[in-house]
Amino acid sequence: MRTTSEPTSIVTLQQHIIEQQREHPTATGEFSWLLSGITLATEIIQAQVRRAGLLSAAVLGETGTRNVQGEMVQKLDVIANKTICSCLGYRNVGIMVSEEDDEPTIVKEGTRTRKYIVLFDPLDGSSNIDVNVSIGTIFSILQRRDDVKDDDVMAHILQPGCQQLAAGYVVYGSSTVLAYTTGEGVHMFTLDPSIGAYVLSRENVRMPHTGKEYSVNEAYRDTFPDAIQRYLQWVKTAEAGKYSMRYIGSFVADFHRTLLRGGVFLYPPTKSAPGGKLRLMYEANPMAFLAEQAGGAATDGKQRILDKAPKALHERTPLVIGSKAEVDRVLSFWQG
Ligand code: AHM
Ligand code: MG
Repeated sequence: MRTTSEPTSIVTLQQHIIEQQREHPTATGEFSWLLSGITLATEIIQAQVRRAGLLSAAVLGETGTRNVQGEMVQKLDVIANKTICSCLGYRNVGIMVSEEDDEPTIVKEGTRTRKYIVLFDPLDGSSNIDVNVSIGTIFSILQRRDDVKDDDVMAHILQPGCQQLAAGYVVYGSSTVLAYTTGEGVHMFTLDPSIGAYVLSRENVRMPHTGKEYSVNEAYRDTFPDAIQRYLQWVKTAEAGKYSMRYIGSFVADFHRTLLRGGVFLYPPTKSAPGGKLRLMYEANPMAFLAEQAGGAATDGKQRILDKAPKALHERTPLVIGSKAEVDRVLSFWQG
């Protein structure tokens, strides 16, 4: 017979956020309201992603236009972008910045009542949509600065990642999983489709200190910096032990695996993308915040990702992220 001292409890994301806010007596509830807007948007997006195969003409494929990054825009990218904007527009968000849009969206200019800034990649890995591979949404939350004028929008947005109030992602995989941090650990929730709510599945996630999986697009190896090429030779040696290579090509999914199992993800500079491919503000910063909160690390090879001062909205960065010891190992080649 199984005995238990406590009843097994089900904790929803809403409850979890409210509990966390209770520990901050000055909290007004505004932040919880904002986070619930993001989770609502991801529930709507996941429903569209799940129906993609059924509604293929409406939601699958390319729109025929290119985004600010020059990439083909997928129909689901547009749907996801609009969904997040409409869910946040009703909340207390002042500025929305999407990887898909050239310019930020100012919800209500010149007011400090809408103090939050939300940056997001609405559908990361979208080139994988048509082949049923996991994709995801990434978000980062900042607050307007007190020390700059209301209308100096770029100064409010271009803050280093260490200023993030919260960050998270949702992976639309074999199940829909949301991970978030507000600087007090990383917490993970799984969407229960039968009740339509995110339910706590892992609290205070810790990334293993080491991990024998490296994740990189090795097809570009000859165009990586020499040091990274040497690291990629080293991982295959007897001295390194038995490493495996895992690369989905969907950053959210590759990061999710690295967070849970340990290892390292790399997107170094390449010949065609000398500044790296991934976006600092929509991809690297939020994942770096999560990685550090889980005990991992993130660097661009020269400095900590979270210390980088962004100069442009759609700035790209090289990225090495994952288990602390594995990131340090890459750096020992890169900086050594
Ligand atoms: P996206 O935001 O346009 O989908 O592009 C980012 C994606 C990441 O999800 C993934 O890590 C990377 O591009 C894969 O790039 P590559 O195909 O060069 O390996
Ligand atoms: Mg992306």
